[in-house]
Amino acid sequence: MVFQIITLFPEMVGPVLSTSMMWKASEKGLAEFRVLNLRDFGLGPRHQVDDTPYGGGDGMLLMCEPIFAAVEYAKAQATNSKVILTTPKGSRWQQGMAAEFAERGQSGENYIILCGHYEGFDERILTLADHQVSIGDYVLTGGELPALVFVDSIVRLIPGVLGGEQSAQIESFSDGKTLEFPQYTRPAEFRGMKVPDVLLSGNHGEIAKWRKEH
Ligand code: 6GU
Repeated sequence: MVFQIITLFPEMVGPVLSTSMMWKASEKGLAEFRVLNLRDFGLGPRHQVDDTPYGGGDGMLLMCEPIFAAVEYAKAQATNSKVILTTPKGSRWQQGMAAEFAERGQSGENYIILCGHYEGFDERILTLADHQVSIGDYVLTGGELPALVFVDSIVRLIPGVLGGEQSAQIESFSDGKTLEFPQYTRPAEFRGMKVPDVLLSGNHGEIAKWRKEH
C-alpha cells in the first residue's frame, strides 16, 4: 500500500511517518510512504505554487498547474492510486472509512494525499479528487495534520501492523460506538488508588464480564 503525500511542508510529515506504528508498517513492508514537495512542481525560476484570486480578495490560492503536475507524477509512480484531498469542506473522517481504505489498500489500491493550504485552492483542483475529507469541524492552516491522521488510522488496521492480533478489534471505536474498557498495569495500588479486585482475581470469565460492563 503506497501512500504519497503531496505537501508544501515535507518536514512536517516526514518525521511522523518514520515513527511508531507507521515506521513499523514500512519496516515490515506493509506500507510505503513517499513525501512529494509541491514546490518541486512549481512554476518558473521561483517555483511558484500560489497566486491571488480572480475577482479580488485576501490571500493566495494554490494554483492548478503545480498540483496537476504533482498528482500526475504521483500517479505514474504507483498504479491504481486514489486521490484524497484534505479540505475542511470534505466528509468527516470516521473509523469505518479508515477500515474501508485499509481493506481496499490490501486489494491493491494506493493513495495520494493532497494537502490543501493557506486560504484555499483553485476550485478546478477538485476534479482531481476521488475523495474529499475533513477531520472535524474546525479550520487548520493546512492539510498536513489531517493527512497524518488519515495515514495513521488506515495503516494501523493493516493486518500484521499492530502487535497483538486482537488490539484493533478490542480498542475504542472499532465498532463505531463502543469505548474501550479501563485498563491498569503495575503497581496494584498507587497513591491510594487501587486496581479493581476482579482484574487481580485471575478469573477470566469475571474479567470478561467486568470489561463488557465497562
Ligand atoms: Cl482536512 N483541512 C483543513 N485545512 N482544516 C481542517 C481539515 C482539513 N479537517 C478539519 N479541519
